[in-house]
Amino acid sequence: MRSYNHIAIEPKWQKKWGEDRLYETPGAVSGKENYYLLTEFSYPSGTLHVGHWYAFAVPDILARKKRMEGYNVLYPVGFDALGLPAENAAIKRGIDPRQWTYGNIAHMREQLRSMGNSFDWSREVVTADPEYYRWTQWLFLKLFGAGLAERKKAPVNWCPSCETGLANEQVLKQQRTANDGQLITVSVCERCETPVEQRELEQWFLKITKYADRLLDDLAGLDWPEEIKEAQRNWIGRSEGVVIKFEIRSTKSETNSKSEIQNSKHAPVTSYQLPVPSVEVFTTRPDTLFGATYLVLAPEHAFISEIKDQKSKLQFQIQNGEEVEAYIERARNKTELERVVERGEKTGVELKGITAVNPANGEEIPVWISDYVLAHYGTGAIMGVPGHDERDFAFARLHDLPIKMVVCPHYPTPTCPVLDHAYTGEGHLVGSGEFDELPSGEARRAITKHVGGTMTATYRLHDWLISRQRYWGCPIPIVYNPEGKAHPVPEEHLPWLLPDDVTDFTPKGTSPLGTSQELVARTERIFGKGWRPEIDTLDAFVDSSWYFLRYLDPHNDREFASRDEQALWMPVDRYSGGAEHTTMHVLYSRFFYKAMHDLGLVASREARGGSDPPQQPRRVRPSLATSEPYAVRMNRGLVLGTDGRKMSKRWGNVIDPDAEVARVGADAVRMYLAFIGPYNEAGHYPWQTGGLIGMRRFLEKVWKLKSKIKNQKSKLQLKSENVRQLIHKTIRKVGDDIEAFKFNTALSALMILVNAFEKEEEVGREHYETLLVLLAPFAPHLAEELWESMDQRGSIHSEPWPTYDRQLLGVEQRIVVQVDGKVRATFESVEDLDEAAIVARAQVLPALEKYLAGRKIRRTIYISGRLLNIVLE
Ligand code: ANZ
Repeated sequence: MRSYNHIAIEPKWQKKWGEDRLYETPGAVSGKENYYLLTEFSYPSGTLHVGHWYAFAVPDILARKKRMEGYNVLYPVGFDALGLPAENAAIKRGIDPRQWTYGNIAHMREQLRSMGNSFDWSREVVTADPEYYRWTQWLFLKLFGAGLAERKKAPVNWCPSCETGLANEQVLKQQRTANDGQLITVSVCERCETPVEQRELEQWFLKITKYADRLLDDLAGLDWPEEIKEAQRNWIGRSEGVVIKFEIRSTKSETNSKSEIQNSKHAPVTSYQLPVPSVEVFTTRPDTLFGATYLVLAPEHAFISEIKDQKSKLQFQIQNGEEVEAYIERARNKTELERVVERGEKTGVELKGITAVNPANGEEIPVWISDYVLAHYGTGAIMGVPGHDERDFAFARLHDLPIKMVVCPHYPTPTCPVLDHAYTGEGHLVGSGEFDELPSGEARRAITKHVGGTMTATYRLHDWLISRQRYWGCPIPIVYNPEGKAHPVPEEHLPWLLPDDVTDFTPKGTSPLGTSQELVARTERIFGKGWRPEIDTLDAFVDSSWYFLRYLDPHNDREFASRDEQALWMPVDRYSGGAEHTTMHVLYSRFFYKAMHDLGLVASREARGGSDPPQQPRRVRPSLATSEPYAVRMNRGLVLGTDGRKMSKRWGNVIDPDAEVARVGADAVRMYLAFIGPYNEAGHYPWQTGGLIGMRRFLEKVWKLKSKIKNQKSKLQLKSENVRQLIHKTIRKVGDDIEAFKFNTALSALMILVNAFEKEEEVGREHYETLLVLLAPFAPHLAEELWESMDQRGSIHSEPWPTYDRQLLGVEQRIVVQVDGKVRATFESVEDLDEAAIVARAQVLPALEKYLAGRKIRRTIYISGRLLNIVLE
């Protein structure tokens, strides 16, 4: 028999599958349930790396198995082709980003094909194609029409190197060593790691915060891995609290507002018409209000600029104005490095000349400014409660401010001890007047009511900044009339094309689109003289917020996707992607989908109602099936270099998948990556060349096994009944494990089966065929070749997935093991063991080691097939 030669086999089958259009997926096939497997599409960054293989070739195993199970499987492919990475690379090489991007796509298509994936290439989507971005623009305008897109002046994260605004999500925290040797945390640009600055700019935002509650609450109805949901919850960061007003007074005089002074001079106005100057704080602990010993404003707080404003009605004399100015200046002018310093030390300056009145007890407390209070969280001001908040405690200690305990951990509370740190827990109130002795939970409500506080929620999530001052993006379809008012570009002018007369793409702080004469001429021609185009482009995350819908109807030139096609496929059954997209892309696209749902633009399978219940429950609560895009989201792990570090040119540890494919074949590379660890956990797996060779050997073994086939069609009686049982167990295990994305253990089961076959003198043809069918999703080329060589007609990939016979699996028992009556472990036993054997098995369970070590067993109680209780001396 010929030996296994992947070089001949793999291209041969890739070509044949393409010619046979084996993986083109119709919208519906009678008698088949649809299954939508989605993987995050790739940036056309140049060449494929191992990460791409891991992202696409491994989930292909599930796609193939589902197809064999009789599902009509959609496994699409596309390119997230606009955006910074492509543009930066294009600038570096001095070529047009368009040319660079499409060149890469052509190359990457070929590389992707070498994986032997079952992608439906007829549905390929490229976000840089005008046919695609026309619909991105159309959707943007829908959001604009619904008041969900707005242009406003706002401080934005500015990357001085990329010369563009960044969404909060595109800013990373990094540890760096400052000039003075201290370790500090710095906010840096996700792309180029340059520290970011803050700038006030007119920018476009999508109002994702309007959806914050739904994005948060609906997570509960999704059967996603808990860590992904938790990451989203933290990102949204809803915090329930209370806004409390503190009156501000001048320390010196009773008349403290300019209006009062002016009014008394000019017109007799009664004092109740005067606005009482005040500052609002946001707190999650109104029960600690009596313990507030000072107030802190963020240096950027509007109250401060109002005091300074000559025209303002407020007129307070800040006695240390210069010191305050200097502090604010320092906060503003700190180098990018220092600006985001998070040292233990909490600097600040008192605003001398004013005080705040604690609304609970009328006490006057000092007002400070400090950059430990964030301008854009809550109200940008806090009440300092050093007795019960760690940050406040540190601040109070440093600046010698009084520390008051008002919540006591113990009850009754004769005297409450002064601690050397803040007590942040619950307890009973002291020093809080009429509220003394109330439990803190109750006191929160009572005190809020007493001072007229407003219950509110504040979020970490901000509106999504979507305008970029860069060329290679989807043009924002907005034009401005001569008065500067924004108008949507009417639908008939979409796609609103990215001009191609721009020659200088280097970022200069304003979009290169501003240099396009064609764009201005086009705008004036259509809208009139003096009209100007928007020159910013959309963040690429907008492009990717809806691509999974375009796959459903990619050639539709009347709609972004027809409702009928959407109703066949949505929500996505399983979405696999990188952990780095848990909070940005996945949250953005959930928001997009919800907004589209509210605009009546989407349709889903579940909403069809009535007939044919899905064979397999889709794991999304029915009420959410129409407003959540992904039934299941899973994150994959990371493949590292052989040295355990991230693969990077810098470390010289990059594995070139093309070279490995040439050496051992795509099937071995696929199998190796499937075997490297559980796919659905955010693990880190170093590349081991030995493991790859091991996979290749395994495939050779399968190849050679063919010579052991007893070539008769009749059922062969295996010498060992155990092997027959093993086949059925393997069918079950491989099926279950693929479903759970545990490809590694599925492969182990196949290896055990192959080893068992090797020990037999002969292998029944039928059993060998079962092995090939089980192996086909993992090693699609080799399985197809062997299948053909066995004179089979048709593709192995169209074979039905084998079923197993429960009867043959043997007796199965799940034994619960208790130690002294407490459940400590469980294990499975396929055989019907007697008590002694069960005890022997239990004694070696790792989970029991710590309970049994050095102890003597007094007796055991065994309830057959169910429970073992070990009673110790
Ligand atoms: C008084 C207090 C007493 C607080 C106490 C906590 C404990 P989360 O849960 O993260 O929302 N805070 C409010 N706005 C802030 C801002 N702009 N910058 C920095 N800190 C701010 O935290 C809410 C708490 O963080 C608020 O409740 C406030 O401190 C602080 F025993 O108010 B607290």
